Amino acid sequence: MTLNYIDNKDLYPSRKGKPPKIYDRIDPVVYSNDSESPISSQLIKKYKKNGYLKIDNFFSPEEITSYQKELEYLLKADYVVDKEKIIREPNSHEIRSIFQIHQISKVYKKLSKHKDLLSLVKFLLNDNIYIFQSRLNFKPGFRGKEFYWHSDFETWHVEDGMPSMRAVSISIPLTTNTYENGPLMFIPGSHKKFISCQGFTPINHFRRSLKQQNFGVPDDLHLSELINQNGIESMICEPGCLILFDCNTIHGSNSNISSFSRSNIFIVYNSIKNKVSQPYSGQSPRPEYICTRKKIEPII
Ligand code: 6CS
Ligand code: FE
Repeated sequence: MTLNYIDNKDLYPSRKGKPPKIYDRIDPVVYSNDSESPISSQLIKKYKKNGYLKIDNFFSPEEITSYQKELEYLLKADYVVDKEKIIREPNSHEIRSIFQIHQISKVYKKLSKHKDLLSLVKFLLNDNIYIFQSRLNFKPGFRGKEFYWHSDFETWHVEDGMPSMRAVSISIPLTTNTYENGPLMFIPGSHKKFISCQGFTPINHFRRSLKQQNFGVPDDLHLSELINQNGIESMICEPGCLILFDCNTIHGSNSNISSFSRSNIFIVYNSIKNKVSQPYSGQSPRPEYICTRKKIEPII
């Protein structure tokens, strides 16, 4: 495996075949001064402390209705031109995710440029931003399997070459997220630590990891430490709510054995200064529909 980067640039080494290790975060969480914040200082303080934020009634009923209608349209998936962007559940033919929805759908393209959303994300990242990834996670009733605990940044660093922690994910529930249908769960404060994972990255790992992730996941010992210290918070929310989380906040969601889906939109904004380089795994980059690389365009 030829390594195509100078080792000392890898600030967050992971999956190097070494035992798991926990590091302190090097990067800031919020890159602007609080005085420029478009939301209250209490909310910013909460985001810095926990690594995520839930803002109820962020979107209007009309906006949510349009996003929900688009969900129904896409669910048929016949309209998705490139079938590679459709990820199916591991043990059924049900749709698990559709990637690059901001390219596939005009409705979600417009959403990705939502004025209030962008001003919040630009405040957090204090730079021009671009869409690193977008997806719809459907988590269908009965067969929507779990997303095991992980830090998105660990994967995006190792498998996509994202240098630093200067990216933010937003999640928008299109169906009610309850305790029973596999809501997003966070470990508060976990964004301040980086858990270096054991093992190596399998070749073309994404073909498996997007269905069920077994590599690049934190080890039990360090997860237990963080959970014992900080607990777990479930994002119980209604359509209309906005969830924001730092690229390094450890999250996961349980399998959905209820009869109703937990369908959420995810859009990841990355700072232009933090655009992806070569994967730190030394492997070839993942496809464009998972990680924007060829068409990095700042959102004006
Ligand atoms: O590999 C990725 O980019 C995807 N995997 C997970 C579990 N979350 C982020 C992203 O959707
Ligand atoms: Fe994730």
